[in-house]
Amino acid sequence: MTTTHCPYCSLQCGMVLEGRRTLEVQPWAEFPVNEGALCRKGWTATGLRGHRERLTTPLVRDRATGELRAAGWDEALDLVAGRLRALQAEHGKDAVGVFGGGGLTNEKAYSLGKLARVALGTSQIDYNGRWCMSSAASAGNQAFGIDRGLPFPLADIEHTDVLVLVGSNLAETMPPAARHLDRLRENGGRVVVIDPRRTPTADRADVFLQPVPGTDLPIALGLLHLIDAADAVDEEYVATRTTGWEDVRRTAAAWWPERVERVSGVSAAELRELAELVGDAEKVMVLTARGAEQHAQGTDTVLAWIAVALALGMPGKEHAGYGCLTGQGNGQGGREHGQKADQLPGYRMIDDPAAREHVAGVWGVEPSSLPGKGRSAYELLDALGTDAGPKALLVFGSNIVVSAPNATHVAARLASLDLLVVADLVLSETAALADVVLPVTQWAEETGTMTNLEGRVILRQQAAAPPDGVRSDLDVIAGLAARLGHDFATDPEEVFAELGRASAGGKADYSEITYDRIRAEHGVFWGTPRMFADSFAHADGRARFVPVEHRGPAEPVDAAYPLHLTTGRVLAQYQSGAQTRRVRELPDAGPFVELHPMLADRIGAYDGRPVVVSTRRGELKAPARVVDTIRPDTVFVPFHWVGANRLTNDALDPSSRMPEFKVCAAAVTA
Ligand SMILES: Nc1nc2c(c(=O)[nH]1)N[C@H]1C(S)=C(S)[C@@H](COP(=O)(O)OP(=O)(O)OC[C@H]3O[C@@H](n4cnc5c(=O)[nH]c(N)nc54)[C@H](O)[C@@H]3O)O[C@H]1N2
Ligand SMILES: Nc1nc2c(c(=O)[nH]1)N[C@H]1C(S)=C(S)[C@@H](COP(=O)(O)OP(=O)(O)OC[C@H]3O[C@@H](n4cnc5c(=O)[nH]c(N)nc54)[C@H](O)[C@@H]3O)O[C@H]1N2
Ligand code: SF4
Ligand SMILES: [Mo]
Repeated sequence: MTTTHCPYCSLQCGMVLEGRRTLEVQPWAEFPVNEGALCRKGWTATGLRGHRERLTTPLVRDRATGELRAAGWDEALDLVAGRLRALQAEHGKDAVGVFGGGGLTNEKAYSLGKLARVALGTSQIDYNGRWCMSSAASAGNQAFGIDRGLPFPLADIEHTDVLVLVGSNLAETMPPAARHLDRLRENGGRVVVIDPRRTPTADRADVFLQPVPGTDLPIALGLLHLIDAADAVDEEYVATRTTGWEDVRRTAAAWWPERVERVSGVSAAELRELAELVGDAEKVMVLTARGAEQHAQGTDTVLAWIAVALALGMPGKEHAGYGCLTGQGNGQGGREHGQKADQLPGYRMIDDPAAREHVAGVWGVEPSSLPGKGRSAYELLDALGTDAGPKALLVFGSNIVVSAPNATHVAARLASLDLLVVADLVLSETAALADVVLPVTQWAEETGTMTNLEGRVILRQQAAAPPDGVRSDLDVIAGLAARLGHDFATDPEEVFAELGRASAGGKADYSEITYDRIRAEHGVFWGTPRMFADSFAHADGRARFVPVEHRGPAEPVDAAYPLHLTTGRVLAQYQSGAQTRRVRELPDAGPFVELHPMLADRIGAYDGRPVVVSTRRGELKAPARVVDTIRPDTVFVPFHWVGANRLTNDALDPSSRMPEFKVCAAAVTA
């Protein structure tokens, strides 16, 4: 019997694995975050163990036939290291790019960053967290001086008065967390959901607003307008704990409710009702997720919602404030230990001389040998194979061709590389394009830490032996490093201790956390569980109001593409689907197009029959799902299957570099 955590989302639900050969998932009732509950994906998580599609040998593309063939580990790693060295000799260090993932353990993310900065000397590393919570991170840094998804434990939800969920469908994306909404309502609290679709989460709401995609920012400005007009601003808090309110107040003054209604489709009456609800409440908690954040103006949108929370005097108050519901298993830790283009371990910035000196000291290299800032995820992919861009890419923990925006373009960039190397458990759509595929262990077969959405560092413990022929990412990274002349640790606990030293004194300081403490305490928070009670992380201790204006989606609708396309998730599938589409017990019906009966009528579409969604970038033919829960001017496609991202727009947020996954202009025909 081994206690561990689910391989998927940021809730990192605790579970018990029983057995040695075949593993059975059992509840771990004592683990506080999920109290024994799991969603369907968690209960079936062992479905990939022993799966016939599990990779168990390295694969190398045969030059003569163009096919992937089995190879030995030494052959594969020698080949990769040799080609990387040759490409760097010819084109310089930045000829090699590295792409990581927010599903990797802290130890792996740390080693991958070190591989890039020390063994390869390249600045070109980034990861799929840019697709995920980077806009909230960027807003959190600006407003609070620190980026921690939730600055309070998730269960605090139950004790607030009004919970505002902006673009979160947590009943489907973190099902065990939905019990907090139920308990909040039992306690007399209210739940507000803002989503263009009436989701299972909205079904649990007392107030549901159904805006046009991409208009959460004007809704926030409209609320600020009304809160100010009603004298509901916490003047004392604003005066003593924040700066910048007057500028935001001036912007909000121009967003009277009728103007918000024209832009967002949310009626002035609904907005007034919501302003009154939050204005009168003692404790208000605002949580954003991908619906509000995955926009070319995602950072500004989060800043506007943070401004609402600040104007009401909430951040730092018990059971109130602002938080972002991070998504991936290690969405929080994955961004703290150095796989982001501008960061070193401990959430240190790579262009800060003191940070470089500290981390170089731990790594035993000269600070001047560390590269500078690299390209962000999409910019990195967009540059692949170009004159100035990387000629080789190493991918650990992301299925890029399914999950990146404007995927046809991204696939072409990957095809233009001299060398694509993918480490994965299965032959994902991206691995299938690689020159070298390296088979790795999966969660139940290895040990490592993850940092959940609350900043709680938890321990996944090995429950079973990996299949023969498979190596852990830490082994693979160390194997490459060794061939490039560097000695990296492979024991997870040893890597964690090194990560602790590298992060010591940084914003996310893990130096006091040990595996033993995590085991004894059901996870250990870095920093404190509840932040901002006395001060914010800026030098003056104050939070910032940052003035923002509404620009609207990068690609507005027009006569040729009159509908808003938005994308997202369904309960039973995870991300690019590389793992969950292979789990037999999970339904895998393929992509579908959700549309309203009025729209279906107009174009002659029928439930279950194919429709074609087209955008300026591509087309997708898939069955229609006719539902009255979506806005009539909006269509929704889940991205767990190939296709959705051939449609999406690669417009980026200027500050976070997050792509606009959540809205573009589309046409639909039957
Ligand atoms: N089942 C399942 N659970 C998951 C995942 C998964 O793949 N499958 N992935 C995990 C990860 S990495 C993440 S990031 C999280 C994501 O968790 P969520 O953010 O909850 O998931 P999404 O479905 O991407 O988006 C949430 C909602 O945003 C709405 N939306 C779309 N456009 C807009 C808009 O402009 N404004 C507003 N207000 N809402 C909008 C969508 O209709 C959708 O219901 O889920 C995690 N959990
Ligand atoms: N249209 C649209 N696109 C989106 C989104 C959206 O809402 N709409 N959401 C975006 C978001 S929030 C996210 S987080 C991304 C996620 O999209 P991806 O980055 O593609 O995430 P996954 O599908 O989790 O990919 C992980 C891959 O790594 C493998 N893997 C799992 N564990 C390990 C490991 O420990 N080591 C290694 N080496 N490999 C491993 C899996 O088998 C899988 O192939 O998608 C983004 N794309
Ligand atoms: S909610 Fe997330 S962590 Fe929990 S069982 Fe489901 S996928 Fe796993
Ligand atoms: Mo995500």
